[in-house]
Amino acid sequence: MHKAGFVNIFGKPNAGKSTLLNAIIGEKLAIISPKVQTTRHRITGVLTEPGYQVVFSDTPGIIDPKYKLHEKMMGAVKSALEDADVALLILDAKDSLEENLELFDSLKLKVPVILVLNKIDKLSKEELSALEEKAKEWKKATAVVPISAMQKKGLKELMTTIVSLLPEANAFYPEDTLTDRSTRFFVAEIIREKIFQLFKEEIPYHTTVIVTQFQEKETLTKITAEVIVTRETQKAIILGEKGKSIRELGTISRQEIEKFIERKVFLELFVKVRGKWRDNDTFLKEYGY
Ligand code: GDP
Ligand code: K
Ligand code: MG
Repeated sequence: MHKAGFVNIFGKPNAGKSTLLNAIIGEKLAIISPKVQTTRHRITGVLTEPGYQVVFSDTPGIIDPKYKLHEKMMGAVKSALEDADVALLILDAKDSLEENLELFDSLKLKVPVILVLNKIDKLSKEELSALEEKAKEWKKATAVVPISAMQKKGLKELMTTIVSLLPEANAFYPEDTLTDRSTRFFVAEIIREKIFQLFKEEIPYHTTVIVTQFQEKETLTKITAEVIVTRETQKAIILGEKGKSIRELGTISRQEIEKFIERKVFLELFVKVRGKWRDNDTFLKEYGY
């Protein structure tokens, strides 16, 4: 008997959704950062094992729509709610259980739910058993599974639980598929992750990245990308004194992209100012939101 299905990962920002997806798929699919709202798109990761295939979706955290960008992000959350076979509701074990359960209740899910207690590496044994006991009182979950996505603990138990809830079906994707996203997309995401690492406060939230050129040459891959910001002052910060910051961004991004595509890369970065890109539908479409 072969099982296959769609599993969506929900949770508050920073619960560890992207870390979990990466731990399960074993590739750096979703960018991870300690800042909230790093994940702007739905990212699919496909796990194929003998006997089953699971298509996971990481979603942006559940947030209030403040900008048009946020509305699109919530749209991604809603569409994910409607097409899953199983929902993983994940929370930070150090965060308030009550608050998270209240949020999960408000989703009104009709699919089987697995409540995932993440970051158990931050709890003592006593704290963990107290939390598990309380979590099991919530009647909406078919199962409660404690894990540490970061330390890859509890993932086997989680997979067994997921597979037990999947319908009988043939695989949806060829067995070597890891994701439905393009390499260009991941290249842009890697650069975005590095912007989160290098620049403080609001800069990363006002920034998006588009790959304008992706050319496989004989000995290397030539990539051109635009870093889009909303103001001249932000452009100046990203460039840095005499271009120092953009060079650093280019270097660390290139190194990571080379690891990801396993080829030498020539990376060229340009910074462009496009006022209010976050509130402009045309821009959002152009940038793939
Ligand atoms: P998301 O917003 O839900 O996608 O959360 P991320 O996957 O981006 O993770 C947010 C932060 O939590 C990052 O700094 C992760 O390294 C951290 N994190 C994720 N999983 C764990 C875990 O199991 N244990 C600990 N201690 N930290 C974790
Ligand atoms: K995050
Ligand atoms: Mg994320």
